[in-house]
Amino acid sequence: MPDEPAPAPTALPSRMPNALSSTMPTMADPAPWWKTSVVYQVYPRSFADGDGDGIGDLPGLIARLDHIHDLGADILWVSPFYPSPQADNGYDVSDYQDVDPLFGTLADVDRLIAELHARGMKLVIDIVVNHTSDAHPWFVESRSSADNPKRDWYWWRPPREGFALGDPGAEPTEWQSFFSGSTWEPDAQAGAYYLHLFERRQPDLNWENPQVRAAVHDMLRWWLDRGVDGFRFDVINLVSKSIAADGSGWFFNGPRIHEFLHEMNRESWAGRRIAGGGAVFTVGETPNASVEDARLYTDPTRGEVDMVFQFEHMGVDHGPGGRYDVRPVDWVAMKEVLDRWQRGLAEVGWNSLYWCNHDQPRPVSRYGAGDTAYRDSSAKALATVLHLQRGTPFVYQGEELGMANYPFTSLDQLDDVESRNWARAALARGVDPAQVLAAVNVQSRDHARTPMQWDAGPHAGFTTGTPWLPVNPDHVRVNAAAQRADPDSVLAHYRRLIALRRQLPVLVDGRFELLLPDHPHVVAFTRRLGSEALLVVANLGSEPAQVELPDSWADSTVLLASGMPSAPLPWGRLAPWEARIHAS
Ligand code: TEU
Repeated sequence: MPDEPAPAPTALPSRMPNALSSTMPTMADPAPWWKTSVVYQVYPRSFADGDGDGIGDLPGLIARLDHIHDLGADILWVSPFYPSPQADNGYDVSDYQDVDPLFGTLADVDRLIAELHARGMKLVIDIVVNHTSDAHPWFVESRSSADNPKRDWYWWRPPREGFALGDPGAEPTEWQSFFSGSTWEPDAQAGAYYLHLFERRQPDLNWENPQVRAAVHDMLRWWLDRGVDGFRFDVINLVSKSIAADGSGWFFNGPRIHEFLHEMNRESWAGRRIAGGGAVFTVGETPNASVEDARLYTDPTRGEVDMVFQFEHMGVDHGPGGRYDVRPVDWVAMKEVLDRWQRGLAEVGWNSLYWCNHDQPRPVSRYGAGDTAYRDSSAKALATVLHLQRGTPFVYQGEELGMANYPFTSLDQLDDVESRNWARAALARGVDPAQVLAAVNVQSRDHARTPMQWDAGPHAGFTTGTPWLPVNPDHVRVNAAAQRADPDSVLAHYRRLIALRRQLPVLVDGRFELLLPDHPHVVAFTRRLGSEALLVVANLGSEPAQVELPDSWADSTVLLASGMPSAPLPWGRLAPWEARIHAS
């Protein structure tokens, strides 16, 4: 256990490999390399524009890799860059084995892989195989006629008995799409409905058909041959569906889901070695997965995926009406969820840790102090709470700067298909437009998608053209260039947290124990491994707090602190948004 504060962020030489080679496993190594990793997610549209068309791209990303490397992250996850009509910004794929000209070329992907590997980093690509775009040649064929060999690659169903195509109530089930409205689209050309759990231009693939699964496996092997190191699987627990003739059925964690995941693992990456010798890294996005489901998905002996993105903690500020039915964050409820996942995956499986991604609002606005004097302290406190849990942390672009939600003043400024569809449906139901705008201003996915704030210059240094989504006006204060020069910045805090993970085995493997479960805004927990122990305590509120903490920690070393007042407070007293990591 080091008894000195973590080194200042400048201690990382810019070309030092981020993953130490000693952490690379051999075939027999029981500790997978990614347990000490930190993942950085890039949404390529919004990260860096290399050609001035206002849309981020792969050359822009490659030119900014040192930002991610200097942060200390060692895995890069890139959201989809494949050819796509962009109905859902690339999560509607029309060719799994190419790059959309908006984002670059396959040669750019090769260069990205080479540049990452030269830095000791890995590339994880986003695999969207619950659905394709309706422009994918598979769907074009499937739709063309009832006897086309690809007809059964999608979910085609006749109207309910006694109904004609398009009649109200004729849909094969009553399922509601994630993006509003029925999940069934009447298709005049096919004379039948097709299933789309998301937008109507995102038809669901039929994984019951073994040819579909084999095509997915082939595609995954093709990317591994090209040199990618792992996969993030979009909504992977939706691929097994149960649809009964009477309109009942379900699509979360469906009847054949474990079989499909195990088969995909076996056929696509089991036993393969990536550059550096480790195993392929996999994370599945799994809305509505319980701890029990996640234990099955991530138990290494079952050969499915390494970790999943669970959604329970994302639901703490959602009311019964879903994400736009906004409620204040209840930290007691949040702690209960986090603690249950920490304990549930302690012996079997592994947690992913995230506060945000390209689908979620910005944490500093959602859970933090917003744009107040405590903004940066709150970003640091939230980061400390996340990164000190057991699991693999994910940092979403701009989170490391404490980027905030965009102040939308009109629904016309929205781009995201989910927000737009929801707003349209809410207005049609008669909801007051001011209330619709207010909900969007808390929850829209667009908050995550405004351009990355590189500097205080025009368009925050994101593009020389006109950005596809407006840049947050706060970029003049909140940007990477300013924070790089400031040892007290949010960015510096993230670098210290990531450096600590590399130094302290207790942070990676230590047992998690929640303290103060009933305190309304203080999060406190310990981590223990052998004789090593850490105490994490954070006041996630803009009021000071007084808490009972074990006295044995009173004189312990403080490894990292943020939000501290200049004069230290007595033991148990916390300043607003103060966070500390103690080592015994
Ligand atoms: O998201 C799936 C998902 O369940 C949600 O996070 C979704 O974004 C919705 O907003 C919940 O309210 C994945 C991708 O991350 C997302 O960007 C895609 O739009 C979606 O799948 C479809 O591919």
